[in-house]
Amino acid sequence: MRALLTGFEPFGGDKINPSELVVKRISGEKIVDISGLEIYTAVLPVSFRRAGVLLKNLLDDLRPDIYIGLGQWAGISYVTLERIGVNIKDARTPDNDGEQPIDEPIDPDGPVAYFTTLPKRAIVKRLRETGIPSAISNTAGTFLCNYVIYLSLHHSALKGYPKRAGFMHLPLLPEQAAHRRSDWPGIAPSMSLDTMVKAVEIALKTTIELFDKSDEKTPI
Ligand code: PCA
Repeated sequence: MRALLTGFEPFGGDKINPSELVVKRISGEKIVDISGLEIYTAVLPVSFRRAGVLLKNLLDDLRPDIYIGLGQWAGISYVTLERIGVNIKDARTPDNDGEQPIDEPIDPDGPVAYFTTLPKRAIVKRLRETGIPSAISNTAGTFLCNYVIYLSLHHSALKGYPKRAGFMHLPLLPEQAAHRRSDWPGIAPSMSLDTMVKAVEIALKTTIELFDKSDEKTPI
């Protein structure tokens, strides 16, 4: 089985992006070793113009069974499993190329939205059992993270792969949060890189285990 993991480069004034460091750690140190799984990684630009082309090419070249996108969401205190990708680009701030689409469809001919196809509920449950805070999220926003969710699921719908695709938003790293104030309790929440890498490993293992099964309908 083959998996593609993508992170994003830094954006919006940050010098690092946890998702970039997570994929680099996984590809460089080979610390996620799951038998029978080939893992490919890439770091996507925070650019509507460039990220989509790159992701489509990667999906066509690799034809992965599993796609997990990763991105930063400053302000959350847990790892999310995103439920949905919506057919909209609506940027509150410009991307790294200075582009700022407002109310534009990603694909004018595509459906309004797609549900992600990772076993989200089972993954959240296992993350929590391992001591990693996690929850299903019902919106990934309307910026680059939502964009790659929608594109990967549109690709699945049109071409049949990746068979399981989804997205995890990650909190800030402690070294980012140390410099960022929040309304309350004063400093933005954060999570260590080791914990985030572990969370991705658990998500991959759970996805492989439940690859041909439907998600557990247990409350979490
Ligand atoms: N987070 C942004 C885009 C890149 C990233 O890491 C988002 O949530 O859309």
